Order: sequence, then structure tokens, then C-alpha cells
Amino acid sequence: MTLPPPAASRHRFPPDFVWGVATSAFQIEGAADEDGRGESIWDRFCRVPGAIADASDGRVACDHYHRWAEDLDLVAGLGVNAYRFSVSWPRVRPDGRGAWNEAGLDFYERLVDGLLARGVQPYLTLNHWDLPEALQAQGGWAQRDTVPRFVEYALGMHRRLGDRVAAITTHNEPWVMAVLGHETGIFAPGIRHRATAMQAAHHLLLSHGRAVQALRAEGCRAKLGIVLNLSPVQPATDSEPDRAAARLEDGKLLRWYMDPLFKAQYPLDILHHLGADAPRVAAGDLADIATPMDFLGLNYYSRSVVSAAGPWDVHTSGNPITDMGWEVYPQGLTELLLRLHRDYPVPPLFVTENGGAFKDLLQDGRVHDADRTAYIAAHIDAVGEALRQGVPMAGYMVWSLLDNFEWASGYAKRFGIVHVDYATQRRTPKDSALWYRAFLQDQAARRGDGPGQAALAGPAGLADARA
Ligand code: IFM
Repeated sequence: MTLPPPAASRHRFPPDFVWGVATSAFQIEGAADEDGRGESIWDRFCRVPGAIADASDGRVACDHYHRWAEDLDLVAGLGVNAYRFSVSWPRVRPDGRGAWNEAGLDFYERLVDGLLARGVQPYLTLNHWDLPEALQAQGGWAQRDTVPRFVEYALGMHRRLGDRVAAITTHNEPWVMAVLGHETGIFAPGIRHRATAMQAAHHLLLSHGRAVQALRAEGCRAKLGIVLNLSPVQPATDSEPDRAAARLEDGKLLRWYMDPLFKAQYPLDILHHLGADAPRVAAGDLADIATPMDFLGLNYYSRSVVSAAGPWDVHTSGNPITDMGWEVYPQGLTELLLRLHRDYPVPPLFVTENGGAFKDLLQDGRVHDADRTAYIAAHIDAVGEALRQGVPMAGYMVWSLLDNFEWASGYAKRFGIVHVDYATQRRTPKDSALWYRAFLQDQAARRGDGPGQAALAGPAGLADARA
């Protein structure tokens, strides 16, 4: 067995650095039919035969809707200072355009107040993929009318919680929603049509810019930003065809989102590549998309290696591979952060998701997840290296607090630093959780402010598993 790396990092992070853990509503909440929640596109998609590997759904998930207080105790016990979660749009506004659901709003109010009471800053995401099905019935993200609906949703959440959240993220991973949801169809809403996907991507970006403008006009004090899933894209060889394939892939994954957000333009090579599938863009859209934001979040898991000859075999890399089949490549995170800083006028950057799915074994109340611990430690180190080289890094968040519903992979893939026994809903902090807490205590000690208050007062769940 590989031993977990020591908790101390060779990097010292600034005192105001944000350390967190992340989750999303559909993946953990459950309570799908309770207290007036409406249907989301993922509820509907889970019922499509064959769509989810283990034929599961989000009806119960981690039952976080009922166990939120216990889960927030776990968050606080880690000693993090931030928790990133998302709001289920159909829980607070069931049909996406009509009446608001007070019971749903009350849930998020309890959650936010519960975090603040535990000394943890709430990082709220508005859209982590669970669009109300009623809006999908009218065209969803491919339909321009969803843009004003999203702005209304953002304003509604701001009126209720804007005075208490540290940050509001508009969208989580627009590439995933657009491409996996509308081009390959392996995610909700399961559409397979490239032009529709590109139109959806444009409306997601436009709704981000318009929501930021509207929130600012309301005097929003929370930091505002968007979260992208990005990877460095490398050619498999130095050959011209491989390099051209890598440049195209980089254009579709990274520049298609970064260029409009930070340069108010779509990349010309990709517009040319898309031809008739390029989105319809109205006058003023690009200026709206490029509305300045306070932070950029990036979700990093691996690099992408591209070969013109066909799919690249990840096993040829010689690096460890996670249970998702993703290569462990922490140096790619430093490379990506340096590139973003070099090529774009980026605001402070957060790694808003990073973590690994590995096969865990719960035995005698412990999970010795040395692979996950090593993964997290190496990526924190990569962030420290980017910081040392001048990238304006503001925070790092582990994906995920809990094992949860991993979308089309169902419950078999476990990303949590806290194990969830789905039969009993019992939570067991894994060794990676204990490592993360020790790491944060070490950082605090080096700053001279000792272990964080919350870490000392950790819940029985974390204390139990320590011995
Ligand atoms: O679980 C997802 C999350 O919802 C979005 N980013 C990637 C994670 C792992 O696949």
C-alpha cells in the first residue's frame, strides 16, 4: 500500500487563502418529491433506460436534505473555511418561471445560516446542471428565453441569501452541460445535435454575463464568477496532425469559453470549424458575456492528450489512473493555471473542484484511501507551485465532501473524502479527510495562528476515525 504523504506541504499558503470542500444539490440532497420541489432534467434523464450505469437516480442520494446539520458538522470538523454547494433551481422555483417555493428557500436559508454559525463561508452555485424540466419542455438552454429566466432565478436567490454568502457562481461547467448534455447526449437532457449544443453553450455564457450585471445592479456584495472544467490539451506526439488535433480540442474545450468571457470574442478557428453549427449571436451578446467578474473557478481532474489517429490510450502514460479512467497528472494543473494567467486578464482563481474516484474499502470503521490522499496532496502542491510562480490563486476545494451520485456513473464511483454507506446513510471520514484536516492544521500552525477553532472542536465522526 502507498503511504499517504505527510500533511505538511513544501508551500506556505497566504492567511486569506480559501480552503474548502464542494458538493452539488442533485448529487447529495435526495428528497426529490418533498416540500414542493419540482422536477429537474436529471430526474427525467435517470428514468431513461440505460442512461445511468447502475440504473440509480437522485431520489434519496445522500439524504442531505434531512441530514444537512450532521453534514455541516463534518465540514466544520475538517477545519476548512469554505463550503461550495449548489441550489436546486426546481426546489426553489419548481417550474423555473412561476411561483417561488418558500419551503425550498427555507432549506437553503437553514444551510447558509448553519454554515455561518460554524464559521464556514458559503460559496453558492446557482446552476450545477439540474434545470427545471418545465424549462426544458420549452427548449431549455438551447432556447434564448431561458436567459431571462436564469437572471430572475439569480436575483431571487440574491434577495434571499445575498447578504450572507461569500460568493455566487452562476454556472458549473458550461462545456459539460452543452456538449455532454446536447451533443453526445450522455448527460441530461440527452440531446445529440451539435448546433443545439453550441446554441446552449452561448445561452449559458450569455445568462452568466446578464446575471452578473443584474446582481451588481442590485448591489450584490458577494463575489461573482463562473466555474469552468478545463484541462491542458497536449498532442500525443510532436507530429503536425497531432498538434493540429490538440489545438482544435483546446479551442473547443478552453478557448470557446475563455475567449468570450475575457476577450469578448469567439475563437475564429473554432467558428470556422463549426460552420453552420456555430451559434446565433445577437448584437451586444459578447459584450454582456465579458462583463468583468470577481473570480474564475476551475475544476481540474486530469490532462487531455490528443492524437489525430484516434483515441489516445491513457494506460500508455505510466501514470496512475483513477476509477473514472482518468490519468493522475498534477503537473497539468500548474501548467493550466500558468497558461490562464499568461493568456487572459484573469481575476483571482479558485480550484473549485479537484479529487479522485478510487475503489474504497470500508473496514473496521476506516477507509485507508492512500490513493485519494496522494492525489489531493499532489494537486495542492501544484496549486502552491502556481502561486509561487505568480498566479493569483485564491482558493482550493476538494471534490467532494461525500461519496455521491456521480451522474451517468451512478453511485459506483466514489469521490468523497467522507464515505457514505447508502444502506444506512452512515458517514465515515476516510483517511483523506483526516489528512486534509492535518494539512490545514499544519498551515495554520505555520502561520502562527494554531489549529483552526473548528478543527479542534471537530465532531465525533472525525474524532472517531482518527485513532
Ligand atoms: O461529480 C462531478 C461534478 O458534479 C462536476 N465536476 C466533475 C465531478 C466528477 O465527475
